[in-house]
Amino acid sequence: MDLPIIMVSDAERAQGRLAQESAFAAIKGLHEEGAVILRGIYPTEGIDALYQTFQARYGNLDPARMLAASQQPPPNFIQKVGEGRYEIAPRMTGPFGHPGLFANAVLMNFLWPLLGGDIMRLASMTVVASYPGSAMQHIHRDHGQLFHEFAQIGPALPLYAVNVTVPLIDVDQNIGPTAIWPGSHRWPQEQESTPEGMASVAFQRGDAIVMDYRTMHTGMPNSSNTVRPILYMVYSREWFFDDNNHRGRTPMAITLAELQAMPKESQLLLMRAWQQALRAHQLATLPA
Ligand SMILES: O=C(O)CCC(=O)C(=O)O
Repeated sequence: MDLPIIMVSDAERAQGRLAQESAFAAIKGLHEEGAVILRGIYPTEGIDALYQTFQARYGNLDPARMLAASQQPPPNFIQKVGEGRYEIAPRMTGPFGHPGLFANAVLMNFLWPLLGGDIMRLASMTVVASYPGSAMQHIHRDHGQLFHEFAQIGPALPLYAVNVTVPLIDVDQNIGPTAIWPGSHRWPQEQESTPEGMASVAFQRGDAIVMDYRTMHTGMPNSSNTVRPILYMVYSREWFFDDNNHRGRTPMAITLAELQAMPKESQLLLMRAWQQALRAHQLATLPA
């Protein structure tokens, strides 16, 4: 199976928004398939700078050191999310703190109308790194259907959050992209995925893979010799926060001073995750 791919042109990047026809196709893809790839939304030089920073910060963590780092008590910036697979909250400095990344104009103009306008929030910003030899991850949704006790309601609801994946390197089938089950955002909570329904599409630097938060997916095995980092940014409606995934976890690594140095619109976008990070820290350091 395939996923819809929308090519983002230089002109669209310069204007900071998709042309109407592309925007419609992207909305249709997200609505019907639960995922769409915006190809070329980021300049590759910017992605390469992110990768270099990732390498400089984490490149020396071999699998044993990474595992040990993930086993430190909370609040921990590194979580194990599968065999040989780790989710890291990178400090939002250097290229990771650039508003052109998390507040990319084309992305914001695409997501705002779908997630409630400029009160939309960035709920978390992490990197998922799969190590060479990592196994296939468990198949999951990032969050279940809302009101799942009423079977008809959740699948019929519009978007409440999306996960935006930005690969820091080109990810072929050997390195292992995130595989997705198109249409599964509309499945009842209990419906199982089958191997035939899976779309495993190679990712390219410059891509943003926008996925409905309900869509079933999994990290594919990494059969290469390269660590595969992909950036994960979760954007949500103002009222939604994913407490399930973030209990005791830091969704974003930024200090108050760094937040205050951001442009005003970015501060509003990041405020929720910053509060959540503070809460995770607070809870972890409460006396017994
Ligand atoms: O590693 C991947 O490709 C997917 C990771 C993922 O879905 C997760 O950790 O929730």
